Amino acid sequence: MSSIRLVLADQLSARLAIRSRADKDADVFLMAEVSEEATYARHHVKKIAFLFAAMRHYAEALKAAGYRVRYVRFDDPDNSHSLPGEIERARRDLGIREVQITEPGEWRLKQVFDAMDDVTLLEDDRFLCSTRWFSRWAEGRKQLRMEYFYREMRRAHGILMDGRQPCGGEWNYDAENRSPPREGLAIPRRLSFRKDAITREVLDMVAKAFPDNPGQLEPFHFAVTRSQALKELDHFVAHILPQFGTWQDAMLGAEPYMYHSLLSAYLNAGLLYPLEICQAAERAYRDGTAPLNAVEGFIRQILGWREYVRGLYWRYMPDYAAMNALEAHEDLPWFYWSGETQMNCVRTAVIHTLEHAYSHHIQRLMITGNFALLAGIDPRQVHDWYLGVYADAYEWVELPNTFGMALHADGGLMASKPYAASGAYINRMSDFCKDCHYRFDVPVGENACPFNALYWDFMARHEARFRKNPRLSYVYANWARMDDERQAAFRTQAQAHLQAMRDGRL
Ligand code: FAD
Ligand code: DLZ
Ligand code: SF4
Repeated sequence: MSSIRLVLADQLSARLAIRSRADKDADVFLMAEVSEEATYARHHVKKIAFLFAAMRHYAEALKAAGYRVRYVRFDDPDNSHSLPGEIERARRDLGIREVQITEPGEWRLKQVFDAMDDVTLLEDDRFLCSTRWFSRWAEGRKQLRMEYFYREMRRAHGILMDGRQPCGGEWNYDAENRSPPREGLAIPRRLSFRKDAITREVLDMVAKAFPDNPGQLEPFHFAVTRSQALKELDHFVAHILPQFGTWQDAMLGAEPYMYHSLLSAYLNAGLLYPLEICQAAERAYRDGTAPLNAVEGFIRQILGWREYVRGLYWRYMPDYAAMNALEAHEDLPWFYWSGETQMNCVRTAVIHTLEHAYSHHIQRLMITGNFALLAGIDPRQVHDWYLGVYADAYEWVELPNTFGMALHADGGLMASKPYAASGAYINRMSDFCKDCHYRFDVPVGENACPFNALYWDFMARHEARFRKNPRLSYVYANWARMDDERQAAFRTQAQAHLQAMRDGRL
Protein backbone atom coordinates (compact mmCIF):
# COMPACT_ATOMS: atom_id res chain seq x y z
CA MET A 1 0.00 0.00 0.00
CA SER A 2 1.28 3.49 -0.87
CA SER A 3 2.10 5.83 1.96
CA ILE A 4 3.06 9.41 2.68
CA ARG A 5 6.33 9.52 4.60
CA LEU A 6 6.86 12.70 6.59
CA VAL A 7 10.45 13.80 7.19
CA LEU A 8 10.87 16.41 9.93
CA ALA A 9 13.53 19.10 9.94
CA ASP A 10 15.68 17.13 12.40
CA GLN A 11 15.38 13.83 10.51
CA LEU A 12 17.67 14.61 7.59
CA SER A 13 19.39 11.21 7.61
CA ALA A 14 19.80 8.70 4.82
CA ARG A 15 19.47 5.94 7.43
CA LEU A 16 15.98 6.80 8.65
CA ALA A 17 13.33 4.32 9.79
CA ILE A 18 10.75 5.50 7.24
CA ARG A 19 13.28 5.39 4.39
CA SER A 20 14.51 1.87 4.79
CA ARG A 21 11.53 0.11 3.20
CA ALA A 22 10.20 2.95 1.04
CA ASP A 23 8.86 2.04 -2.40
CA LYS A 24 10.30 4.51 -4.89
CA ASP A 25 7.30 4.23 -7.21
CA ALA A 26 4.45 4.17 -4.73
CA ASP A 27 5.47 6.18 -1.65
CA VAL A 28 5.76 9.95 -1.43
CA PHE A 29 8.11 11.77 0.93
CA LEU A 30 6.56 14.87 2.47
CA MET A 31 8.61 17.75 3.88
CA ALA A 32 7.08 21.03 4.99
CA GLU A 33 8.38 24.40 6.17
CA VAL A 34 5.54 25.55 8.42
CA SER A 35 5.07 28.54 10.67
CA GLU A 36 3.60 26.48 13.52
CA GLU A 37 7.02 24.79 13.93
CA ALA A 38 8.93 27.97 13.22
CA THR A 39 7.06 29.93 15.90
CA TYR A 40 6.35 27.56 18.85
CA ALA A 41 9.61 28.94 20.25
CA ARG A 42 11.27 32.27 19.40
CA HIS A 43 13.81 30.57 17.17
CA HIS A 44 17.06 32.27 16.24
CA VAL A 45 16.98 33.26 12.55
CA LYS A 46 20.16 31.24 11.90
CA LYS A 47 18.46 28.14 13.30
CA ILE A 48 15.47 28.56 10.98
CA ALA A 49 17.72 29.28 7.98
CA PHE A 50 19.99 26.31 8.77
CA LEU A 51 17.03 23.92 9.03
CA PHE A 52 15.20 25.16 5.95
CA ALA A 53 18.40 25.16 3.84
CA ALA A 54 19.33 21.67 5.08
CA MET A 55 15.75 20.44 4.44
CA ARG A 56 15.80 21.74 0.87
CA HIS A 57 19.17 20.11 0.17
CA TYR A 58 17.94 16.84 1.68
CA ALA A 59 14.84 16.95 -0.54
CA GLU A 60 17.06 17.43 -3.60
CA ALA A 61 19.16 14.44 -2.54
CA LEU A 62 16.01 12.33 -2.11
CA LYS A 63 14.84 13.28 -5.61
CA ALA A 64 18.26 12.55 -7.07
CA ALA A 65 18.09 9.10 -5.45
CA GLY A 66 14.85 8.43 -7.32
CA TYR A 67 12.25 9.04 -4.58
CA ARG A 68 9.00 10.95 -5.07
CA VAL A 69 9.06 14.11 -2.96
CA ARG A 70 6.39 16.66 -2.07
CA TYR A 71 8.20 19.68 -0.64
CA VAL A 72 6.13 22.54 0.80
CA ARG A 73 8.01 25.82 0.95
CA PHE A 74 7.36 28.42 3.59
CA ASP A 75 6.13 30.96 1.04
CA ASP A 76 3.85 28.52 -0.84
CA PRO A 77 0.47 30.32 -0.91
CA ASP A 78 -1.38 27.03 -0.21
CA ASN A 79 0.77 26.17 2.81
CA SER A 80 -1.52 25.50 5.81
CA HIS A 81 1.47 26.22 8.08
CA SER A 82 1.01 23.24 10.36
CA LEU A 83 2.33 19.69 10.04
CA PRO A 84 -1.08 18.02 10.51
CA GLY A 85 -2.51 20.53 8.02
CA GLU A 86 0.15 19.57 5.47
CA ILE A 87 -0.45 15.87 6.05
CA GLU A 88 -4.18 16.33 5.39
CA ARG A 89 -3.53 18.45 2.30
CA ALA A 90 -1.11 15.85 0.94
CA ARG A 91 -3.66 13.11 1.63
CA ARG A 92 -6.29 14.98 -0.37
CA ASP A 93 -4.01 15.93 -3.27
CA LEU A 94 -2.29 12.54 -3.60
CA GLY A 95 -5.23 10.30 -2.71
CA ILE A 96 -3.04 8.42 -0.23
CA ARG A 97 -4.36 7.85 3.30
CA GLU A 98 -1.57 5.98 5.06
CA VAL A 99 1.15 8.10 6.73
CA GLN A 100 4.45 6.96 8.22
CA ILE A 101 6.60 9.15 10.45
CA THR A 102 9.82 8.46 12.31
CA GLU A 103 9.09 9.30 15.96
CA PRO A 104 9.58 13.04 16.57
CA GLY A 105 12.03 14.29 19.20
CA GLU A 106 9.43 16.32 21.08
CA TRP A 107 6.57 15.17 23.28
CA ARG A 108 4.38 17.97 21.91
CA LEU A 109 4.61 16.67 18.33
CA LYS A 110 4.25 13.03 19.36
CA GLN A 111 0.90 13.93 20.95
CA VAL A 112 -0.20 15.58 17.71
CA PHE A 113 0.73 12.58 15.53
CA ASP A 114 -0.61 10.02 18.03
CA ALA A 115 -3.99 11.72 17.82
CA MET A 116 -4.19 11.38 14.01
CA ASP A 117 -5.84 8.41 12.28
CA ASP A 118 -3.84 6.15 9.97
CA VAL A 119 -0.50 7.52 11.11
CA THR A 120 2.19 4.99 12.04
CA LEU A 121 5.12 6.18 14.14
CA LEU A 122 8.34 4.17 13.65
CA GLU A 123 11.05 4.07 16.27
CA ASP A 124 13.86 6.57 15.73
CA ASP A 125 16.79 4.14 15.56
CA ARG A 126 19.47 6.78 14.95
CA PHE A 127 20.31 6.83 18.67
CA LEU A 128 22.71 4.47 20.41
CA CYS A 129 20.32 3.76 23.25
CA SER A 130 16.66 2.99 22.65
CA THR A 131 14.11 4.44 25.05
CA ARG A 132 13.21 0.86 26.05
CA TRP A 133 16.85 0.04 26.87
CA PHE A 134 17.12 3.20 28.95
CA SER A 135 13.96 2.39 30.88
CA ARG A 136 15.24 -1.11 31.65
CA TRP A 137 18.54 0.40 32.86
CA ALA A 138 16.74 3.01 34.98
CA GLU A 139 14.20 0.62 36.49
CA GLY A 140 14.66 0.17 40.24
CA ARG A 141 17.68 2.50 40.51
CA LYS A 142 17.54 5.10 43.25
CA GLN A 143 19.80 7.47 41.33
CA LEU A 144 20.25 7.71 37.58
CA ARG A 145 23.87 8.76 37.44
CA MET A 146 25.23 9.41 33.97
CA GLU A 147 28.64 7.92 34.74
CA TYR A 148 27.22 4.40 35.25
CA PHE A 149 24.99 4.68 32.20
CA TYR A 150 28.01 5.77 30.15
CA ARG A 151 30.06 2.73 31.21
CA GLU A 152 27.22 0.45 30.08
CA MET A 153 27.17 2.25 26.75
CA ARG A 154 30.93 1.87 26.32
CA ARG A 155 30.60 -1.86 26.92
CA ALA A 156 27.49 -2.28 24.76
CA HIS A 157 29.04 -0.52 21.75
CA GLY A 158 32.65 -1.55 22.30
CA ILE A 159 33.83 2.06 22.17
CA LEU A 160 37.26 2.81 23.65
CA MET A 161 37.48 -0.70 25.07
CA ASP A 162 40.41 -3.09 25.21
CA GLY A 163 38.50 -6.33 25.63
CA ARG A 164 36.41 -5.93 28.80
CA GLN A 165 38.58 -3.09 30.09
CA PRO A 166 38.33 0.61 29.26
CA CYS A 167 41.28 1.90 27.21
CA GLY A 168 44.06 3.08 29.47
CA GLY A 169 42.49 1.35 32.48
CA GLU A 170 40.17 4.22 33.55
CA TRP A 171 36.63 5.05 32.46
CA ASN A 172 37.05 8.79 32.92
CA TYR A 173 40.03 11.12 32.42
CA ASP A 174 38.46 14.33 33.65
CA ALA A 175 41.21 14.80 36.20
CA GLU A 176 43.50 15.69 33.26
CA ASN A 177 40.95 18.00 31.66
CA ARG A 178 39.44 21.39 32.27
CA SER A 179 42.37 23.73 32.66
CA PRO A 180 41.73 27.46 33.08
CA PRO A 181 42.32 29.39 29.85
CA ARG A 182 45.73 30.69 28.87
CA GLU A 183 46.43 33.87 26.94
CA GLY A 184 47.60 33.32 23.37
CA LEU A 185 46.00 29.93 22.70
CA ALA A 186 46.34 29.19 18.97
CA ILE A 187 42.82 27.98 18.24
CA PRO A 188 42.50 26.69 14.64
CA ARG A 189 40.16 28.53 12.27
CA ARG A 190 36.73 27.04 11.64
CA LEU A 191 35.31 26.04 8.29
CA SER A 192 32.86 28.30 6.51
CA PHE A 193 30.78 26.72 3.76
CA ARG A 194 30.05 28.36 0.44
CA LYS A 195 26.40 29.39 0.15
CA ASP A 196 24.83 27.95 -3.02
CA ALA A 197 21.67 29.28 -4.70
CA ILE A 198 19.39 27.18 -2.44
CA THR A 199 20.94 28.53 0.74
CA ARG A 200 21.01 32.10 -0.52
CA GLU A 201 17.32 31.90 -1.39
CA VAL A 202 16.51 30.59 2.09
CA LEU A 203 18.53 33.36 3.74
CA ASP A 204 16.61 36.02 1.76
CA MET A 205 13.29 34.43 2.62
CA VAL A 206 14.09 34.10 6.35
CA ALA A 207 15.26 37.72 6.51
CA LYS A 208 11.88 38.83 5.15
CA ALA A 209 9.63 36.37 6.97
CA PHE A 210 11.18 36.59 10.45
CA PRO A 211 12.21 40.24 10.94
CA ASP A 212 11.56 40.20 14.71
CA ASN A 213 13.16 36.89 15.62
CA PRO A 214 16.33 36.93 17.72
CA GLY A 215 19.84 36.73 16.33
CA GLN A 216 21.91 37.69 13.32
CA LEU A 217 21.46 35.89 10.03
CA GLU A 218 24.88 36.79 8.64
CA PRO A 219 27.61 35.73 8.57
CA PHE A 220 26.21 32.26 7.86
CA HIS A 221 28.90 29.55 8.05
CA PHE A 222 26.77 26.45 8.57
CA ALA A 223 27.11 23.16 6.72
CA VAL A 224 23.75 22.32 5.13
CA THR A 225 24.46 18.90 3.57
CA ARG A 226 25.83 15.64 4.88
CA SER A 227 29.04 15.94 2.89
CA GLN A 228 29.69 19.39 4.35
CA ALA A 229 28.90 18.16 7.87
CA LEU A 230 31.40 15.31 7.34
CA LYS A 231 34.02 17.92 6.43
CA GLU A 232 33.31 19.71 9.72
CA LEU A 233 33.78 16.38 11.53
CA ASP A 234 37.07 15.66 9.75
CA HIS A 235 38.33 19.17 10.48
CA PHE A 236 37.48 18.80 14.15
CA VAL A 237 39.12 15.39 14.52
CA ALA A 238 42.29 16.44 12.69
CA HIS A 239 42.87 19.89 14.15
CA ILE A 240 40.84 20.49 17.31
CA LEU A 241 40.08 17.24 19.10
CA PRO A 242 43.63 16.82 20.50
CA GLN A 243 43.08 19.92 22.68
CA PHE A 244 39.39 19.31 23.43
CA GLY A 245 39.82 17.92 26.93
CA THR A 246 42.41 20.34 28.24
CA TRP A 247 40.33 23.42 27.43
CA GLN A 248 36.86 21.92 27.75
CA ASP A 249 35.72 24.27 30.51
CA ALA A 250 37.70 27.36 29.54
CA MET A 251 36.01 30.53 28.27
CA LEU A 252 37.51 33.43 26.31
CA GLY A 253 35.51 36.44 25.15
CA ALA A 254 37.16 36.53 21.72
CA GLU A 255 36.79 32.77 21.15
CA PRO A 256 33.15 31.66 21.05
CA TYR A 257 34.06 28.12 19.94
CA MET A 258 37.27 27.40 21.90
CA TYR A 259 38.12 23.72 21.16
CA HIS A 260 34.53 22.50 20.95
CA SER A 261 33.36 20.48 17.98
CA LEU A 262 30.37 22.56 16.70
CA LEU A 263 28.81 19.26 15.66
CA SER A 264 25.60 19.33 17.74
CA ALA A 265 23.44 21.14 15.15
CA TYR A 266 24.42 18.58 12.47
CA LEU A 267 24.12 15.58 14.75
CA ASN A 268 20.71 16.61 16.06
CA ALA A 269 19.39 17.43 12.59
CA GLY A 270 20.47 13.99 11.36
CA LEU A 271 23.30 15.02 9.03
CA LEU A 272 25.75 13.03 11.17
CA TYR A 273 25.35 9.86 13.23
CA PRO A 274 26.56 9.52 16.81
CA LEU A 275 28.41 6.24 16.24
CA GLU A 276 30.45 7.53 13.29
CA ILE A 277 31.55 10.54 15.36
CA CYS A 278 32.61 8.36 18.30
CA GLN A 279 34.43 5.98 15.95
CA ALA A 280 36.25 8.85 14.21
CA ALA A 281 37.42 10.14 17.60
CA GLU A 282 38.47 6.64 18.71
CA ARG A 283 40.46 6.17 15.48
CA ALA A 284 42.37 9.36 16.25
CA TYR A 285 43.35 7.91 19.63
CA ARG A 286 44.35 4.52 18.18
CA ASP A 287 46.36 6.23 15.41
CA GLY A 288 48.13 8.33 18.02
CA THR A 289 46.91 11.68 16.71
CA ALA A 290 44.80 12.62 19.75
CA PRO A 291 45.43 11.84 23.43
CA LEU A 292 43.15 9.62 25.50
CA ASN A 293 41.99 12.37 27.87
CA ALA A 294 40.64 14.40 24.93
CA VAL A 295 39.11 11.45 23.08
CA GLU A 296 37.48 9.91 26.15
CA GLY A 297 36.13 13.31 27.29
CA PHE A 298 34.66 13.96 23.86
CA ILE A 299 33.14 10.50 23.42
CA ARG A 300 31.58 10.77 26.90
CA GLN A 301 29.58 13.81 25.74
CA ILE A 302 28.03 11.92 22.85
CA LEU A 303 27.85 8.29 23.96
CA GLY A 304 27.12 9.34 27.55
CA TRP A 305 25.42 12.70 28.05
CA ARG A 306 23.53 12.93 24.78
CA GLU A 307 21.98 9.47 25.03
CA TYR A 308 21.38 9.84 28.76
CA VAL A 309 19.42 13.11 28.49
CA ARG A 310 17.27 11.62 25.75
CA GLY A 311 16.51 8.60 27.95
CA LEU A 312 15.55 10.88 30.84
CA TYR A 313 13.36 13.05 28.64
CA TRP A 314 11.21 10.23 27.33
CA ARG A 315 11.08 8.48 30.69
CA TYR A 316 9.82 11.50 32.61
CA MET A 317 7.77 13.50 30.10
CA PRO A 318 5.29 15.13 30.34
CA ASP A 319 5.74 15.58 34.11
CA TYR A 320 9.35 16.68 33.66
CA ALA A 321 8.37 19.91 31.87
CA ALA A 322 6.20 20.99 34.81
CA MET A 323 8.88 20.58 37.50
CA ASN A 324 10.04 23.55 39.54
CA ALA A 325 11.61 21.93 42.60
CA LEU A 326 13.35 25.12 43.74
CA GLU A 327 10.19 27.20 43.31
CA ALA A 328 11.85 29.74 41.10
CA HIS A 329 9.45 32.43 39.89
CA GLU A 330 11.42 35.49 38.73
CA ASP A 331 10.81 36.63 35.15
CA LEU A 332 13.59 36.08 32.63
CA PRO A 333 15.38 39.43 32.35
CA TRP A 334 15.35 41.13 28.98
CA PHE A 335 19.13 41.02 28.73
CA TYR A 336 18.90 37.32 27.78
CA TRP A 337 17.47 38.52 24.46
CA SER A 338 19.47 41.74 24.05
CA GLY A 339 22.78 41.24 25.86
CA GLU A 340 22.23 44.61 27.55
CA THR A 341 23.74 44.02 30.97
CA GLN A 342 26.84 45.27 32.70
CA MET A 343 27.81 41.71 33.67
CA ASN A 344 30.48 41.07 31.05
CA CYS A 345 30.24 37.28 31.33
CA VAL A 346 26.50 37.24 30.66
CA ARG A 347 26.75 39.93 27.99
CA THR A 348 29.48 37.97 26.16
CA ALA A 349 27.62 34.66 26.33
CA VAL A 350 24.43 36.28 25.02
CA ILE A 351 26.30 38.12 22.25
CA HIS A 352 28.00 34.88 21.15
CA THR A 353 24.56 33.30 21.13
CA LEU A 354 22.93 36.06 19.08
CA GLU A 355 25.79 36.09 16.59
CA HIS A 356 26.22 32.36 16.09
CA ALA A 357 23.09 30.55 17.41
CA TYR A 358 25.77 28.77 19.43
CA SER A 359 27.61 29.03 22.67
CA HIS A 360 29.66 26.26 24.16
CA HIS A 361 28.61 24.10 27.05
CA ILE A 362 30.31 26.00 29.84
CA GLN A 363 28.84 29.30 28.75
CA ARG A 364 25.39 27.66 28.65
CA LEU A 365 25.85 25.96 32.01
CA MET A 366 28.06 28.20 34.11
CA ILE A 367 27.16 31.67 32.79
CA THR A 368 23.58 31.97 31.51
CA GLY A 369 22.43 28.80 33.33
CA ASN A 370 24.22 29.64 36.56
CA PHE A 371 22.83 33.18 36.62
CA ALA A 372 19.25 31.92 36.05
CA LEU A 373 19.73 29.33 38.82
CA LEU A 374 21.08 31.81 41.37
CA ALA A 375 18.56 34.52 40.52
CA GLY A 376 15.64 32.06 40.75
CA ILE A 377 14.33 32.56 37.21
CA ASP A 378 11.18 30.64 36.29
CA PRO A 379 12.38 27.40 34.59
CA ARG A 380 9.73 27.54 31.84
CA GLN A 381 10.96 30.95 30.73
CA VAL A 382 14.58 29.81 30.78
CA HIS A 383 13.57 26.72 28.80
CA ASP A 384 11.82 28.87 26.16
CA TRP A 385 15.03 30.86 25.76
CA TYR A 386 17.38 27.88 25.36
CA LEU A 387 14.94 26.13 23.02
CA GLY A 388 14.79 29.18 20.76
CA VAL A 389 18.29 30.59 20.57
CA TYR A 390 20.49 27.57 19.75
CA ALA A 391 20.73 25.93 16.34
CA ASP A 392 21.00 22.51 18.04
CA ALA A 393 17.94 22.91 20.29
CA TYR A 394 15.08 20.40 20.34
CA GLU A 395 13.17 19.68 23.48
CA TRP A 396 14.47 16.11 24.00
CA VAL A 397 18.00 17.43 24.54
CA GLU A 398 17.43 21.01 25.67
CA LEU A 399 14.86 20.41 28.42
CA PRO A 400 16.84 17.96 30.59
CA ASN A 401 19.93 20.12 30.22
CA THR A 402 18.02 23.22 31.29
CA PHE A 403 15.79 21.76 33.99
CA GLY A 404 18.12 19.00 35.20
CA MET A 405 21.63 20.27 34.74
CA ALA A 406 21.42 24.06 34.82
CA LEU A 407 18.44 24.84 37.07
CA HIS A 408 18.06 21.79 39.33
CA ALA A 409 14.34 22.19 38.64
CA ASP A 410 13.96 18.39 38.60
CA GLY A 411 15.02 18.24 42.26
CA GLY A 412 18.21 16.32 41.54
CA LEU A 413 16.93 13.56 39.27
CA MET A 414 19.81 14.31 36.92
CA ALA A 415 22.53 16.12 38.90
CA SER A 416 23.62 15.26 42.41
CA LYS A 417 24.15 18.95 43.24
CA PRO A 418 23.26 22.26 41.63
CA TYR A 419 25.87 23.75 39.30
CA ALA A 420 26.07 26.99 41.29
CA ALA A 421 29.20 29.13 41.18
CA SER A 422 30.29 32.57 42.34
CA GLY A 423 32.44 35.19 40.60
CA ALA A 424 35.69 33.48 41.67
CA TYR A 425 34.92 30.43 39.49
CA ILE A 426 34.05 32.57 36.48
CA ASN A 427 37.21 34.60 36.93
CA ARG A 428 39.34 31.45 37.14
CA MET A 429 37.82 29.85 34.04
CA SER A 430 37.52 32.91 31.76
CA ASP A 431 38.90 36.30 30.82
CA PHE A 432 35.52 38.00 31.32
CA CYS A 433 36.13 39.62 34.71
CA LYS A 434 39.02 41.82 33.68
CA ASP A 435 36.75 43.88 31.39
CA CYS A 436 33.72 43.98 33.66
CA HIS A 437 31.94 46.87 35.34
CA TYR A 438 31.72 44.60 38.43
CA ARG A 439 34.57 43.21 40.52
CA PHE A 440 34.64 39.45 40.95
CA ASP A 441 36.55 39.80 44.26
CA VAL A 442 34.13 42.27 45.86
CA PRO A 443 31.45 40.46 47.87
CA VAL A 444 29.08 43.32 48.72
CA GLY A 445 28.90 47.05 48.07
CA GLU A 446 29.47 49.16 45.03
CA ASN A 447 30.63 47.19 41.96
CA ALA A 448 30.26 43.88 43.83
CA CYS A 449 29.98 41.00 41.36
CA PRO A 450 26.30 39.93 41.37
CA PHE A 451 27.29 36.25 41.23
CA ASN A 452 28.78 36.53 44.75
CA ALA A 453 25.81 37.68 46.83
CA LEU A 454 23.38 35.75 44.64
CA TYR A 455 25.42 32.60 45.23
CA TRP A 456 25.24 32.90 49.02
CA ASP A 457 21.61 33.95 48.95
CA PHE A 458 20.84 30.87 46.82
CA MET A 459 22.61 28.59 49.29
CA ALA A 460 20.84 30.25 52.24
CA ARG A 461 17.41 30.10 50.54
CA HIS A 462 17.80 26.38 49.90
CA GLU A 463 19.69 25.40 53.03
CA ALA A 464 17.06 22.90 54.19
CA ARG A 465 17.28 21.05 50.86
CA PHE A 466 21.05 21.06 50.33
CA ARG A 467 22.67 21.20 53.78
CA LYS A 468 22.91 17.41 54.10
CA ASN A 469 24.29 16.97 50.58
CA PRO A 470 27.86 15.70 51.11
CA ARG A 471 29.03 17.52 47.97
CA LEU A 472 27.94 20.83 49.49
CA SER A 473 29.11 20.31 53.08
CA TYR A 474 32.11 22.63 52.59
CA VAL A 475 29.77 25.36 51.29
CA TYR A 476 27.54 25.21 54.35
CA ALA A 477 30.56 25.00 56.64
CA ASN A 478 31.78 28.31 55.12
CA TRP A 479 28.33 29.84 55.41
CA ALA A 480 28.11 28.81 59.08
CA ARG A 481 31.51 30.40 59.77
CA MET A 482 30.18 33.83 58.71
CA ASP A 483 28.75 36.00 61.47
CA ASP A 484 25.12 37.14 61.32
CA GLU A 485 26.09 40.58 60.06
CA ARG A 486 28.00 39.19 57.08
CA GLN A 487 25.27 36.73 56.23
CA ALA A 488 22.69 39.54 56.38
CA ALA A 489 24.90 41.77 54.18
CA PHE A 490 25.00 39.07 51.47
CA ARG A 491 21.25 38.59 51.61
CA THR A 492 20.50 42.33 51.45
CA GLN A 493 22.96 42.73 48.58
CA ALA A 494 21.31 39.86 46.72
CA GLN A 495 17.94 41.61 46.99
CA ALA A 496 19.52 44.79 45.59
CA HIS A 497 20.93 42.82 42.61
CA LEU A 498 17.54 41.21 41.98
CA GLN A 499 15.82 44.59 42.10
CA ALA A 500 18.40 45.99 39.67
CA MET A 501 17.73 42.99 37.41
CA ARG A 502 13.95 43.64 37.50
CA ASP A 503 14.53 47.34 36.79
CA GLY A 504 16.89 46.62 33.87
CA ARG A 505 19.91 48.14 35.66
CA LEU A 506 22.07 45.05 36.34
P1 FAD B 1 31.07 19.69 22.20
O1 FAD B 1 31.48 20.35 23.46
O2 FAD B 1 32.06 19.60 21.11
O3 FAD B 1 30.53 18.24 22.58
C1 FAD B 1 30.43 17.20 21.60
C2 FAD B 1 29.00 16.73 21.47
O4 FAD B 1 28.57 16.11 22.66
C3 FAD B 1 27.98 17.81 21.17
O5 FAD B 1 27.93 18.10 19.80
C4 FAD B 1 26.69 17.18 21.69
O6 FAD B 1 26.09 16.38 20.70
C5 FAD B 1 27.16 16.29 22.82
N1 FAD B 1 26.93 16.90 24.13
C6 FAD B 1 27.81 17.57 24.89
N2 FAD B 1 27.26 17.91 26.07
C7 FAD B 1 25.99 17.46 26.03
C8 FAD B 1 24.91 17.51 26.94
N3 FAD B 1 25.02 18.07 28.15
N4 FAD B 1 23.73 16.98 26.56
C9 FAD B 1 23.58 16.40 25.36
N5 FAD B 1 24.58 16.31 24.45
C10 FAD B 1 25.77 16.83 24.80
N6 FAD B 1 22.86 20.40 23.50
C11 FAD B 1 22.14 20.23 22.38
O7 FAD B 1 22.54 19.47 21.50
N7 FAD B 1 20.95 20.89 22.21
C12 FAD B 1 20.46 21.74 23.16
O8 FAD B 1 19.39 22.32 22.98
C13 FAD B 1 21.23 21.94 24.34
N8 FAD B 1 20.79 22.78 25.31
C14 FAD B 1 21.54 22.95 26.44
C15 FAD B 1 21.03 23.79 27.45
C16 FAD B 1 21.77 23.96 28.61
C17 FAD B 1 21.23 24.82 29.70
C18 FAD B 1 23.00 23.30 28.76
C19 FAD B 1 23.79 23.47 30.01
C20 FAD B 1 23.49 22.48 27.78
C21 FAD B 1 22.77 22.28 26.61
N9 FAD B 1 23.22 21.41 25.59
C22 FAD B 1 22.45 21.24 24.48
C23 FAD B 1 24.44 20.60 25.77
C24 FAD B 1 25.73 21.22 25.22
O9 FAD B 1 25.90 22.50 25.76
C25 FAD B 1 25.75 21.27 23.70
O10 FAD B 1 25.51 19.98 23.19
C26 FAD B 1 27.10 21.73 23.18
O11 FAD B 1 27.40 22.99 23.69
C27 FAD B 1 27.08 21.76 21.66
O12 FAD B 1 28.28 22.29 21.16
P2 FAD B 1 29.40 21.37 20.49
O13 FAD B 1 28.79 20.57 19.41
O14 FAD B 1 30.54 22.26 20.14
O15 FAD B 1 29.73 20.41 21.69
C1 DLZ C 1 12.61 23.56 14.71
C2 DLZ C 1 11.82 23.40 13.46
C3 DLZ C 1 11.53 24.51 12.65
C4 DLZ C 1 12.05 25.87 12.97
N1 DLZ C 1 10.80 24.40 11.53
C5 DLZ C 1 10.35 23.18 11.15
C6 DLZ C 1 9.57 23.03 9.97
O1 DLZ C 1 9.22 23.99 9.30
N2 DLZ C 1 9.22 21.78 9.59
C7 DLZ C 1 9.56 20.69 10.31
O2 DLZ C 1 9.26 19.56 9.90
N3 DLZ C 1 10.25 20.81 11.48
C8 DLZ C 1 10.65 22.03 11.91
N4 DLZ C 1 11.37 22.16 13.07
C9 DLZ C 1 11.63 20.97 13.92
C10 DLZ C 1 10.36 20.60 14.73
O3 DLZ C 1 9.76 21.79 15.23
C11 DLZ C 1 10.64 19.74 15.94
O4 DLZ C 1 11.45 20.45 16.84
C12 DLZ C 1 11.36 18.49 15.68
O5 DLZ C 1 10.94 17.85 14.51
C13 DLZ C 1 11.24 17.58 16.87
O6 DLZ C 1 11.87 16.35 16.65
FE1 SF4 D 1 30.71 38.10 35.53
FE2 SF4 D 1 31.15 38.99 38.02
FE3 SF4 D 1 33.20 38.46 36.41
FE4 SF4 D 1 31.62 40.54 35.92
S1 SF4 D 1 32.93 40.26 37.70
S2 SF4 D 1 32.39 39.07 34.42
S3 SF4 D 1 29.64 39.76 36.55
S4 SF4 D 1 31.72 37.00 37.17
